[in-house]
Amino acid sequence: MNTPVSIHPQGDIAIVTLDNPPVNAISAAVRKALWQAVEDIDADPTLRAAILICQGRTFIAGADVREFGQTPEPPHLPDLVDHLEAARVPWIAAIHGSALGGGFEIAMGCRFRVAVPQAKIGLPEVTLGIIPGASGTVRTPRLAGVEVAVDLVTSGKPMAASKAREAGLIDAVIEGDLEAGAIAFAKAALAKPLPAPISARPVAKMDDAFWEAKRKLAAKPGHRAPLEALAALRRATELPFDAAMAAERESFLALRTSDEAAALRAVFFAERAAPRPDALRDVTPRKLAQVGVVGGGTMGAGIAAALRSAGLPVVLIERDDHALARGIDTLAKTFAGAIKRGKLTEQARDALMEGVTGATDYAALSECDLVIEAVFEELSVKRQVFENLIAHCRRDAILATNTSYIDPREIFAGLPGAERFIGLHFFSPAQIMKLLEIVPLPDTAPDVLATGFALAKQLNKIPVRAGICEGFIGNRILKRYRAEAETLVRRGVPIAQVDAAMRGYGFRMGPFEAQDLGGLDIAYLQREGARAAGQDVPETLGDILVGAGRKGQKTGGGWYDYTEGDRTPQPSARVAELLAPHIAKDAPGLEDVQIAAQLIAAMAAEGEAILTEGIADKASDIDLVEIHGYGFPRWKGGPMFASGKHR
Ligand code: 3H9
Repeated sequence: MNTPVSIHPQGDIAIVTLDNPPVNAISAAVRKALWQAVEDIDADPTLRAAILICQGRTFIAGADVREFGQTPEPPHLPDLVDHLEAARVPWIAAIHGSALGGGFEIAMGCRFRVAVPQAKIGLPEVTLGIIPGASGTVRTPRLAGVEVAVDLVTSGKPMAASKAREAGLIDAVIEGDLEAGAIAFAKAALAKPLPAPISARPVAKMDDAFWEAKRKLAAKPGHRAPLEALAALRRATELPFDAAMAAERESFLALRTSDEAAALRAVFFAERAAPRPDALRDVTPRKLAQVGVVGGGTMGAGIAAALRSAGLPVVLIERDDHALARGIDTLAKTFAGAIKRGKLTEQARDALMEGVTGATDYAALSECDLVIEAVFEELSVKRQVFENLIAHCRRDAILATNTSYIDPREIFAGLPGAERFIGLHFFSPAQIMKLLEIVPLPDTAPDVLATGFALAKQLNKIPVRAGICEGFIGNRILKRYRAEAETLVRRGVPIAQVDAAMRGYGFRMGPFEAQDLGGLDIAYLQREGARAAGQDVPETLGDILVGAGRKGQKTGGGWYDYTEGDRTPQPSARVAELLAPHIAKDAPGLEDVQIAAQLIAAMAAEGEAILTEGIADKASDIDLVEIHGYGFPRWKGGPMFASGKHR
């Protein structure tokens, strides 16, 4: 029978190899096999230690998320971790890739943990709407202290091996061959008295102020898991080990079947499915050795920064020396921001900047495999850019527009080489935002489309195919969302209540606050453009505000008033006066949850239309667009999931 676990003695040390592709997740079969391995090794008196090492790309990535919908089968993971810890011989976890969730809990059942320098350690359960369920909240504070445990568990973020070593989560970083290094470590460890198992170690008790401060940091509206994790950690410092374990398990099992966990699991799998659309399964993307960007504004510089950070040499084109100098400066500022956040060293920044060639002559693009246009959102300006590109780029270079609203068919109309045209819609700031809408034109070649998806992967972005319509997927839903928010205001719901309701739902900002930040004039100009083109676009409340000079924070007021240097929105008497004729009097009030439900339903209704028209391939793609491009709370799963329209 095939077993995922094999044992090979090396003298008195057993090498236990786990092989459960793709990521060595702990399925029921793995739990059974590891349980048996502990028994077999304990029964062999010639063995004095065991090293747990994994095949493939990673150590154990965690419990098998696909089994979360089913009744858990014994042996349960917490029992397995205890079993490892109680074994006659000490176990050593030898970690490469990632030891995450249940994977790190297994490692904590081992007496020692060693890892290669590239390895990562983490307890990402809260990102799946659950808490660690196999002693993560109980053993981690005993291993590395309460502060480290709180950060690891409530953030869900993985930690690099060197930091994990400093924090006491692992015992050694192994340069060179992991198995050989782990054997050497085991021999040295056996020559000394063994440390106490983690469950027997003491844990510090923290005061109320500590927990209150951490609660404030962890709290997110509507997101239960981080606070439940914090509560479990607190219990771990106040209750005996066994009682804390029982409480952790109870909380884990309750959360596992929560709506939040179902939503986050759906997002987890949707994100992994997005880069590989079925239609492109057998299509090989083209190689990209050098990429051009036309336009050095915020968007163009952001795209250039993203490309450089992914290792691609970039040629940045601007129309004159002055604009080019400004573009290069914007790019440098982008990297400076990353340095400030501790994400980049100055040395790395210099190397990134060296890979950028600035030019005002399109001839500099002659060797580029892909050129992305990110200039002013006006058809004639964009068409001029592409005429220049056709004249100067290689015949096989892919030409992409970053337009957010203009029909790409109009941008490329009549230009030669239709198979190489595509829309690549980045979101600002492009070096940070994860979403990339990929918009094929009717004649785009499959390998050009596949190159768009491959580029997204290289840039660490989430790609979603979007068909051609006004606003593609994201901005089309945004328009509907904003229109519905205005409908509520017309029915007498206070502007501030709409925003508060959406914050309460989990958005960082409500629809009106967000418009004030971004500026009301962009959407206004679009509506004006449509009206000028003869379309019947009814007057919006936003039009009335822009007509009165209220374009948002940049003009000192939009939907709200702002005082100089303060971004806090203040309800505005002037807005009340301007909008009064359009607002129903004596309408019945609405609860915040009703407001949120109505706005989410409007987004989902637009999403359904988008699916019916073939603008998106699947409901989960629409959810990814909203989560990664528009701040939809991840733990709600996106508007389609939240409305039960997820297929
Ligand atoms: C947990 O452990 C709870 C415990 O505390 C308590 C239990 C009692 N299960 O990401 P990739 C699949 S909760 C099942 O593209 P990479 C994934 O769907 C768990 N499947 O690879 C994909 O499948 P496919 C806590 C999983 O190299 C394939 O593996 N752990 C799991 O870019 C490759 O995935 C986590 O949250 C899983 N746990 O990155 C870790 N993980 O090819 C989640 C992955 O069919 N995983 N798959 O589409 C990761 O973060 C990344 O997969 C990892 C590798 C960094 C490990």
